[in-house]
Amino acid sequence: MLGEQKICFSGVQPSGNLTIGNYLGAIRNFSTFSEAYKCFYCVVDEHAITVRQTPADLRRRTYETLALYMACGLDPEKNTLYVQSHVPAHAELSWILNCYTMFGELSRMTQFKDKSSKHADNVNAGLFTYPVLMASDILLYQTDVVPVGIDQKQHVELCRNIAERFNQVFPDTFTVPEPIIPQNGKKIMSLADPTKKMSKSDENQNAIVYILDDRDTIIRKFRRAVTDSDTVVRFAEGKDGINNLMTIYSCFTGKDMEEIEREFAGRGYGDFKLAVGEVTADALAPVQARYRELLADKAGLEAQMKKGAEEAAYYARKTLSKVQKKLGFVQIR
Ligand code: AQP
Repeated sequence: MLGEQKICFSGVQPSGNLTIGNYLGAIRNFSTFSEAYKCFYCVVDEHAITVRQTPADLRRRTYETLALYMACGLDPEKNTLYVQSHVPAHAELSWILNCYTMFGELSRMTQFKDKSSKHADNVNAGLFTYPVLMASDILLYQTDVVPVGIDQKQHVELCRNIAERFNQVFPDTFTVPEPIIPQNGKKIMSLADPTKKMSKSDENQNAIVYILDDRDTIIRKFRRAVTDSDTVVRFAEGKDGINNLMTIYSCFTGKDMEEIEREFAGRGYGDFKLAVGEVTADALAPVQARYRELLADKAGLEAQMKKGAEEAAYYARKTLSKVQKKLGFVQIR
């Protein structure tokens, strides 16, 4: 809470081209909070360097992610849109909270286990302490709600534990946030291996549908999606591939699973996959068109980054000063 107003915070890493998983699990839902909450949406570039990035790609994707936020309906007049590295308080609070986070807690994070096995040659300390930086992102704004996909739930729970621990020693410092996870689309799975989450850093291009893929590519990727040897479009245990496609279809059409089963009764997987591709391409077309306009105006994006960073820094500094004072750090003006 900031005064009387409830706060919403979330972020996306510019660590690759954004997928329909990022869209359905997170970004698409962001604008639904804009009326009732004061919203901070951050491009979390500092998180992205926990795995190696090519500098030119990281820079380009930072602009692209900001443009996508706006193309997905986030009005910069109603939301604070900014880049994490432009607000130094994130990294400063992160150091402090590192001292209030236990080694054992961080060792239990499943994303750390997954990413450290995927990047065995670069298990750096940042990868390990990533959830502490995420907790700082959230707690700096006295956040009430954090809209995320289910893969980030464990990190938000750790953030709650850190906030509660700190508040026990220094009462009333942080608001303890709640994760908000969408009913539908909380975990979109890979099209190549539907037992695995769709991730923007997956090397298999057929596993991922990007928000910016063109219509033909989207349809081709869905046609190739791994399913099963059955032929009936039905949501059931053991049908991970079809369940995933039904979830995507449901997210884009608003139809529930029974309606989808009825719609495709007596029709094969081929028809269904084509329909999933078409509704996805139709839904993404206006986002892509708006994105292209926004990205063409680099100066406009930079002005937005500056404005967003100033707004965010104002609130972030307030919390950081409060924390520093409580800890006993000497304040000079
Ligand atoms: N497959 C998914 N289904 C639903 N939600 C998802 N999210 C990510 N993948 C899916 C949600 O998107 C938001 C931004 O994610 P992130 O960029 O912070 O990092 P991530 O969760 O690690 O996403 P990726 O795509 O898997 O990135 P890489 O490959 O770089 O690690 C979050 O709210 C996340 O839950």
